[in-house]
Amino acid sequence: MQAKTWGWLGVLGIGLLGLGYVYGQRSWSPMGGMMGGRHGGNGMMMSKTVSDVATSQTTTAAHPLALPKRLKPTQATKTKVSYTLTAQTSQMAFKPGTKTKTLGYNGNYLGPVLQVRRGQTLQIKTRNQLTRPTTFHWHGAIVPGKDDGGPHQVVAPGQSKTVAFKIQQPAATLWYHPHAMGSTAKQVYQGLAGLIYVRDKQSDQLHLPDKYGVNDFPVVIQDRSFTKNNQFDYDAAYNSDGTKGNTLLINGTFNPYIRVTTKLVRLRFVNGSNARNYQLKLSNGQAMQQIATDGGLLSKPVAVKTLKLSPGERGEVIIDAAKFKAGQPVTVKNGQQVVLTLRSAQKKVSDGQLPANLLSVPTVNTTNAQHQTLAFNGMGTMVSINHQQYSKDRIDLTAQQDRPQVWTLKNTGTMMGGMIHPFHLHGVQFRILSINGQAPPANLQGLKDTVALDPDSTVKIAFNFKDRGIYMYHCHNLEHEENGMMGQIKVS
Ligand SMILES: [Cu+2]
Repeated sequence: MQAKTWGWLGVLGIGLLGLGYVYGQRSWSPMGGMMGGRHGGNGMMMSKTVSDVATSQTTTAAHPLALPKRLKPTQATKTKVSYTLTAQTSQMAFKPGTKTKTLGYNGNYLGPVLQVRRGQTLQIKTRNQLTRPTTFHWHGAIVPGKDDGGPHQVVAPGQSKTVAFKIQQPAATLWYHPHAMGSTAKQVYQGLAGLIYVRDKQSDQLHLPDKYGVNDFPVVIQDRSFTKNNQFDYDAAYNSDGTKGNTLLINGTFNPYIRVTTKLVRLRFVNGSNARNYQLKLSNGQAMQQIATDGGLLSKPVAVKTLKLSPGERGEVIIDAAKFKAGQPVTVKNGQQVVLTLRSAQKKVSDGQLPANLLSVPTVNTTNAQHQTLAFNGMGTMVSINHQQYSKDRIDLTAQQDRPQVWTLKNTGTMMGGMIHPFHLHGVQFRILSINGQAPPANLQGLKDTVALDPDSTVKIAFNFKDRGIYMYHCHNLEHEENGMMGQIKVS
């Protein structure tokens, strides 16, 4: 393990070692260390911390950013769009040399973009061509519990299942990934994740940059470790407090760049990592204009110098590239790591606009709300919610459809300091009412389905269940989820 780690880190890694060790997991440090876990204990702490320091990709970006295919519907009408999505085993050449064994949807790594308009029924035939059970979870979709793709909706190897639900939510960047108990983390790590673009008339009228791969780019950020033989070895990389890797893959591309040919560029960031938290900045110090959160557009663009994304969260930004110069690339960085290089063309065209106001964000009337308090506690295999670990046979909470919900989420920390727990609730989009008693920052005042709970913090959220069924809520640190930091609510 030491040899592998040092090989990847190279000389720079030695310089970063101190940082990685000093910063704890309490912080949002891009190089945040990890303690405990399967490899925990003082004897191993240094080596685990070293391997957690992501490789600093300072070399010139070598590869054009891969763009997931936009999946061709098997059928499309004004009211319904149908797709077939196949989870399969494959392989992919991420690096020179041996190909990496991967999982993908309809391809070799990640999956295609499913496009749907608000008001349409989204029908998806899901097929499992893996050797193990999987599920197809629509993260961020407002969907009946039976179609949500949680742990109860397993598709066995060789089997298929068709789900259909009407899209009744605003334009947003949603995503899909497996959610089978015991294999979510490993299957995501090996490549199973894809995007859903929801569009609607209101957002179309804003004329935001929306030309796919021209001025509108998906940016799925994942960290992975490769073995000497270029393989993902999930079991070797495993950490019970979150499996992290020392190499970034963006849409499955190592060290990617995009060509900037327009004055405004829209980036749809998705934290598709198992456990790593990101703090994204532009290398030239310029602010990004955040226009959307997990569930759709903000009421107006919010200038952010740093965009924080915990696992599962999305953030869409518009970057003003008018002043970018050819030959002087600007990078999106996470600490010292380069996430994406923006290479400017000589001439950039005006295409798309950044309106002063976007759309009004749906509010939740909390009169007569049902209140719940959830305490997130522990680390490693000892994680729990309200001192219980997930049981598939136990319903933890109940709620009524359409009755407002106000949930108080407490990250109670630990003697060791605790960790960020990205809280995710299925089947809804919520609003954040407060963080530690204060109004949330402007860029967290949109629709959310995932929110980072910092150690010793309290976050209040409000929402309605618009559908019925059984829904999961859990920590989106996928190893915590697998270790039981998950519960289920029955909505009737
Ligand atoms: Cu957690």
